Amino acid sequence: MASRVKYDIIQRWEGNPILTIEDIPFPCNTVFNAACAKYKGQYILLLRVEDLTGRSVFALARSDDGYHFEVEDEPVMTACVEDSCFKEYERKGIEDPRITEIDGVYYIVYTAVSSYGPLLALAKTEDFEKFERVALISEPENKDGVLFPVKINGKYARLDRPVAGGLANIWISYSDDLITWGNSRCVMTIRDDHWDSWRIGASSQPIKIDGGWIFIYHGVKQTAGGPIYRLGAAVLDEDDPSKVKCRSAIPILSPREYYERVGDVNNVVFSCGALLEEDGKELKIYYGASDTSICVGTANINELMQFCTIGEH
Ligand code: BMA
Repeated sequence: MASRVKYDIIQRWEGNPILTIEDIPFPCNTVFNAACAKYKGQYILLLRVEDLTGRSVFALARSDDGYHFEVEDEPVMTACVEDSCFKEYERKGIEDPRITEIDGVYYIVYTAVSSYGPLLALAKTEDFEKFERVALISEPENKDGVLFPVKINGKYARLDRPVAGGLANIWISYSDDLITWGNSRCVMTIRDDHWDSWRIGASSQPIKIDGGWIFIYHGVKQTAGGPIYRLGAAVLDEDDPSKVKCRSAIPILSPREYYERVGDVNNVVFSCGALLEEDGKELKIYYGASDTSICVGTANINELMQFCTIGEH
């Protein structure tokens, strides 16, 4: 049954979850947190799949309708074993990809999990068949990196989530070549009196709307029973996206259904991407549930924007 809870502005698809390990053709522990893109009229998911050793790899799924996906037989990216700079820094696997299309190239920012902590890495593909690593693009600890789809004031831009002094906030950085990043600014901080009081991180690619950029983010609250991961949304200024115009005071999606409550990690909804449909209204949000399955929900982009302006921020 789809949830009818009043305050989840994201409507869950009644067929959730859309992918579980039953759908993965190779042996694995779990599937969750997929990046998404549209390519030649098809919906593409780049799935985070945890293999039997406990390290994550990426597998590819395709769909004609955005709800029913076929998963390819083998992973398309696994932790680098070749003698390159990536090998040392992907020793513990690759996680949480996020795809942004820039001028026909699909860039994938993902978490490389190293013995020194998690950091950001960049790969790219033009056809979802050949994947090429580009560079390691941060120091640890950093996660939840995602590129803007266009240059801003002549520079590539990205959101990310460095952890510094125990603080896990969302930052923005700029680059001329997608490899060297700087001019970093803090964009959005945790709110100690809200549902996002412990950690926040960008979830979806920033999506262009009138006068700004909307993006989905995840917020975490620590409780006596462990962390609860929820989703929110925020709007950033068009020309200076380090400025937050508005931000949802309450979550847009909280773990409520059984598959969001119970799994490898309980009480988690965690997204790595959303797609705005061609009507410019419906946003499909793909999200991992309890680190155990992949789900989809929809929201009207205008309602989402309005929702961000309600209440205190
Ligand atoms: C975060 C990331 C996500 C995961 C979430 C909940 O730190 O590792 O991949 O879904 O924790 O376990």
